[in-house]
Amino acid sequence: MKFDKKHLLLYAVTDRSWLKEETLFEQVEKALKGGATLIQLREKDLNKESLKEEALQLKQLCHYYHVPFIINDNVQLAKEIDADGVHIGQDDMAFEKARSLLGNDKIIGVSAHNLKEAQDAYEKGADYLGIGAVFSTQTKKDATHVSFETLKEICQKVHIPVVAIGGISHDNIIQLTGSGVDGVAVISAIFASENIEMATKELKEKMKRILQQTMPVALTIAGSDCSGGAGIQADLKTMLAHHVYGMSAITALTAQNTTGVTDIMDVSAEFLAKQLDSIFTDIYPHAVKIGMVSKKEIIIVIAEKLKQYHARNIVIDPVMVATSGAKLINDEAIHTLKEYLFPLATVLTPNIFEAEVLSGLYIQTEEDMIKAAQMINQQYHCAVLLKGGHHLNDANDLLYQDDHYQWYRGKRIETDNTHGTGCTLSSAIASYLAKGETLDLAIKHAKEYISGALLAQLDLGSGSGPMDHGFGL
Ligand code: 3NM
Repeated sequence: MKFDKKHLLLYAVTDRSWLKEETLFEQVEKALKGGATLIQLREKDLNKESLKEEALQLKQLCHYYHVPFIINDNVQLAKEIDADGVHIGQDDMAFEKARSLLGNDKIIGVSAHNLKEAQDAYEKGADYLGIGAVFSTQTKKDATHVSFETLKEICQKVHIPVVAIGGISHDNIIQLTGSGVDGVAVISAIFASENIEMATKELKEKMKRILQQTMPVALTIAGSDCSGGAGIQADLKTMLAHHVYGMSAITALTAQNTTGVTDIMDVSAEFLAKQLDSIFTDIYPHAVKIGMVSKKEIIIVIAEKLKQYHARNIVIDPVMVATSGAKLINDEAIHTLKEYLFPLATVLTPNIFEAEVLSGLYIQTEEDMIKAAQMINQQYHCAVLLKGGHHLNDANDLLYQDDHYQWYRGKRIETDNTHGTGCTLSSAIASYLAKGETLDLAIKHAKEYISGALLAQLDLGSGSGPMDHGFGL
């Protein structure tokens, strides 16, 4: 059977330990009826004769459904029963030997756990890669964890199809969005199910949807600014301007306009949790921006949910004071931010005032900015973009990352209408990260966007007015 990457979409691996009244044959037939696109026979303890008989029966069954049938580890058995191929691990038979035994027409898949193993398998002529374990799994006790970043890098750099394996379930499969995999290989998500056919069908549908999602998606977790210049409203406009699909979880409602904030009404932590569950279980964001979070319970819920759903590309704007001068966070919440949320950040984007609060330093010079950014970086182990302002380096921002710093110089634009610049910059960075840009380019492009939005000289309201988020549309 000619191999195609579509065969990896829902790759079912057998496991005798889930058998109850049924036979393995019956279980596999249900998976095939549910739409499994490949069956791998993974047997650990069966004697040689029974194994061969079982393999022959399953091969026939799979071919009836036009699905490839491959054998795990046992190249000899694959040869004997003329299976469609074999899957080998790093400690199994050497690839070259397996290829010479089976010939070029058979499928040979290889397990890899890092880029080097993956490239090596590709160079030797593997047909596909099995990368795992992408989540923690009870099924294979000695499985090594492979991070999302490694999985994504392998998919980008190694030009053969990739199937992810290990601990993949109906609940977490969505977290593979944006990884670049061609499919998922599962055992328990199918064979431990009460209804194997339905479980297979649902998982396949979910995987199809993940492959279809090509639009970059970003989420903002922040407060609403009813006047539309900052907060959630600025974030969503910024995302739209970047052709990124924007979603929002609202932490608080504010009554404000260009002249100031008159009231704040926090949402409950329980309600925020429900918003985040709704988002992360249905449309998985490629990047998350976090803005105003003013209450301890809210911050803790955000941290829990970001961890639960393995959120990526997290941009945190540690909003403490509005452009108008209004204080937006209390001291207890600042402490909780530092303890729970900052360690999860990909990048923090404090302004000078916020950096002073976070570092405890008084910032008056460029050197002070470097020192403060370094301190914050070392404390929370995330990149820090310290924004100039207060007439110190007004348009020049400093990135501190991996023991290095870099300036991003911009042109100062004469305008009083700067309401929402912080929100807009951080959501522009999140938008570029959602599109797959590096942090460096995300910052450069985000700064260009802010300059354009300020230069458009929109002049609304009697105070510090908003920018024109749609200047380029
Ligand atoms: N190989 P489940 S993880 C067979 O990491 C296997 O290479 C893995 O079972 C690897 O879907 C794994 O029940 C177990 O987690 C997959």
